[in-house]
Amino acid sequence: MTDRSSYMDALRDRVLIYDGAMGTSIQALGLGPEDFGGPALEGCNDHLVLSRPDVVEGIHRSFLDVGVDVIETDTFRANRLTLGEYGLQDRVVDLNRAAAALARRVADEYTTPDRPRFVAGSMGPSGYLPSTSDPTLGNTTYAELADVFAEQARGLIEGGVDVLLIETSQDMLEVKAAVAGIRRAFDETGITLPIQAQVTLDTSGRMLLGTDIEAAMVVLESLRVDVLGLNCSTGPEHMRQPVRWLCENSRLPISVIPNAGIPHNEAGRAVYPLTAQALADAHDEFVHQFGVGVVGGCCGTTPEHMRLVVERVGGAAPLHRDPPKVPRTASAMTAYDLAQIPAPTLLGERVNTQGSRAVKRLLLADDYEGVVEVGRGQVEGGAHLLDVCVALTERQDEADQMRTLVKLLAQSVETPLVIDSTEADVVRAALEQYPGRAVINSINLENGRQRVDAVVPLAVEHGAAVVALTIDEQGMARTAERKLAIARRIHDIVTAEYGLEPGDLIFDALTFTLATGEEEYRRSALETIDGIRRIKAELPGVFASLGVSNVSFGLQPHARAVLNSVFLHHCVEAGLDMAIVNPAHITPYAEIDQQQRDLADDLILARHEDALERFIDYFQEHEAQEEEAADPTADMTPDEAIHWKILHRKKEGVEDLVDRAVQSRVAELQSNSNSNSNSKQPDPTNEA
Ligand code: THG
Repeated sequence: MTDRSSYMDALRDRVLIYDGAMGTSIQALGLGPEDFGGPALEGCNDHLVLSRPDVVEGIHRSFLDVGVDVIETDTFRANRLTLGEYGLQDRVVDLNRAAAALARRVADEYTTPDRPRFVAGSMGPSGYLPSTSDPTLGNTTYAELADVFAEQARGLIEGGVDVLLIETSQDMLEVKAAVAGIRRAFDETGITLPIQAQVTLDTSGRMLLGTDIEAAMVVLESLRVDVLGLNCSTGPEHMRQPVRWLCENSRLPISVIPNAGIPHNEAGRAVYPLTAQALADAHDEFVHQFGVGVVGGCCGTTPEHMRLVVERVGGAAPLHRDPPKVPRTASAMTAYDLAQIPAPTLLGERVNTQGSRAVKRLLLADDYEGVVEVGRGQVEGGAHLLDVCVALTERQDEADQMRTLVKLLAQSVETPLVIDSTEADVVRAALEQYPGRAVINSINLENGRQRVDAVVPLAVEHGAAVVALTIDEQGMARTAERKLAIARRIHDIVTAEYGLEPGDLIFDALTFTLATGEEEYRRSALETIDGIRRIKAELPGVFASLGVSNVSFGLQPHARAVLNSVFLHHCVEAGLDMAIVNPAHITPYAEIDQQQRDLADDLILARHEDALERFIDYFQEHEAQEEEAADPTADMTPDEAIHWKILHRKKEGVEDLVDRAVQSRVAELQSNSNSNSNSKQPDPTNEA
């Protein structure tokens, strides 16, 4: 008997080789309806483990005979939804248990003391695409899919598999549900096994719904799978770049299980063009050049393919890989480093009913497309992440609105989402709809541990990062000392008790407005800056974020822009990684003149008793002038103006300027060619 924890141990020692194709091997046998258990079940490969177990056993043996380490159960489509196509939806546990037990028995027969053989419980897709809005394919939920995969996993675990294999995945939301289902099956059976998750990329290097390999990796790692990789689809040639990228960026073992090339149709049969030699060459490169740890064959691969693969990479020790750990978020399309360089990462604040009257009106009217437009505007303005808040005192359906909006945003914007709600059911609704890796905003200790205990399990299940506010039972922390103490308390609970990593945590040290002039708040911005510095120093690996505009609440808009910008500058110097802002409203620090910087510094750093008065006076006096300030590009040539606009990140009017620059180039060229042609014959086509 194989020790069930030994799959990961073996993987540390040597490259593991999976078997070849189950589906196309069955097809090649030309079975008839009676083999499948009658005409109604013809083509149901997964039912063969009951109707013709000898056939399935023969295929397992054909691969074990050529020396593979791992065989896959014949259960690729053995979930309730796909078995339902044959009326077998009530046989899920039976069938998976039988398939696993069969593979277990055969694998154990080949096991030797120094070389165990393993069984991978194959779990293919449900046939649905939960993150789409397709009326048929999108018509399921995360919760339903988690149930579906929990049931299948239970059968596989009870039958004795060594590893659960989620494969040929097309939709990251389905993968998330599969992992959640598998973990539930671990709880129910009391047996925890490794999880290996493999996505399928097309020739463009993206999954069916447009997800790139970076986003897939970020989501899979955040779900804490044990092995991640690629299978099926294109054959090894098109996998090279993504495989290399995974090996250079993921800290997990990487698996690659390609088809025998892209099939073509010959007389109604799919023919797989890749030779055994070519597959062995590819795996040789993947293992010895890139450091892939698990190889195998998908559709079209035969025992002969796997015999050559074993010959070439069998017994190889995995290359040592040690990519740096980089905390990232992901949308349904691509991934972003949580900490952008240069800092700060910009969290667009406008998709927020609490912070924008326009968004509030749109959501009261259920105009979700309108809200998506606001989000797009934030992204165009430079947001790296979108903060999303739909709370309305006028309505009771925050979770439903969040669910609808998140689904739409996930399909519409490339930027990952920050779910801004303190209600656990709203956070859950958002995460169950999101195919990427989100950030939860936020937890705190206002009511003791209540919110932490309600929300952090959701972060663990969904692999989300978490913003934590420095608020406890006594209220919002005002001093750096208290900000750090609360941050430390939250840090210790979520890392020690929930197993989050420091890099999953983003502390918001909060700041108060300086506009009241009250003595007790005079040093509050300084305390925030210092709080950020101390949190970053004392809790290594965590991030710091801040809703910057609070500092200027109540002041005039043009004065706010300056104060926000100077304050942001100090916070970033203290270690701030992220800022919740309206990206369109940030005044670049470089554009603020020295006098204004000094006035803002006096206020922020509490350097003068009358700093607030002087700050307000200055901006009252300079208001008119500011607003009439001449366009600095007015006297520039189009080329100079474009240069200035790029330098200052101003998009307004750039298209016009480019048109004018192009026109002047064309005019220049024409006048050159005219002057050249003057000495020659006149061009007849130029004669009007
Ligand atoms: N920390 C964390 N999360 C937060 C905050 C924070 N989420 C909410 C808020 N604070 C950040 N979001 C906003 C959104 C909008 C505005 C400020 C912060 C804003 N709104 C305009 C105003 O008030 O003048 C409204 C203009 C309009 O109606 O369009 O400035 O601190 N973790």
